[in-house]
Amino acid sequence: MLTNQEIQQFHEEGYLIFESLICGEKLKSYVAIFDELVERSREVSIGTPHWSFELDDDHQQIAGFLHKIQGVCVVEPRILSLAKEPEILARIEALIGKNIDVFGTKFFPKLPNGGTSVNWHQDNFYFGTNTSQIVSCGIYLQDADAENGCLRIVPKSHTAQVIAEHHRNAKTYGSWTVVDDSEAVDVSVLAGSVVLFSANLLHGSYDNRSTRSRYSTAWHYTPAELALERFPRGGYKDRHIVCRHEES
Ligand SMILES: O=C(O)CCC(=O)C(=O)O
Repeated sequence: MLTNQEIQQFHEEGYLIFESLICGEKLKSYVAIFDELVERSREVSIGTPHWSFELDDDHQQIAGFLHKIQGVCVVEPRILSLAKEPEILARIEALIGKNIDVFGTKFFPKLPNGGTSVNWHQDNFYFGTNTSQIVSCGIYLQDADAENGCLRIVPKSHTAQVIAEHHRNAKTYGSWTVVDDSEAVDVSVLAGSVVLFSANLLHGSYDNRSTRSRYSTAWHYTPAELALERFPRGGYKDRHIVCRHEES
């Protein structure tokens, strides 16, 4: 499913972009599920597990202004079908083999006028590892550009397998690092595009300064045999089997 050149690009540059991989009625049906979740978020109380809301100037969550659903496949199992889409899994299989789990499933609605997702970081900082076996995946359900908050990456930043220092930022939800902007590339894509990248790759995103939303998912594929202390299969609820070809 991946050409040798694509596999080489993934290893050398740290990422691959597949424009409009999910399309037509299928894309529409997933967007409709995410619309339902955004609708539901308006009634969800602050503090409800899995659901977080954008922060105001005093770092307080703003009711109804959804930031993220962490564990979206736990909250809404229909989204697990998206993580299992054959077009995606075939590409993941070419990178990490046939027995695959997905973990850390997130939905970022990046709502108009101020929606946010992530600043500069490496996913492996959060995973407590520098393994090159984890492939992160961003699925952009709506057109994403610099105005509504597209992904940004630093090509080749995964090669040293060094995890940069990350610092907690109280104005946002995570811990982030600093990147020389001149090294960054904007990943502006059409709706239905899928971006695969190394969990060691430095990446971030713009905030949404537009009047459009930017729905996306972010999650991570790992070979089934990778134990991952923080995300053990069975012990961690948001780790799911997505592909098996043999007993493991
Ligand atoms: O919001 C994005 O475009 C990227 C999200 C992401 O990569 C992450 O959650 O680590």
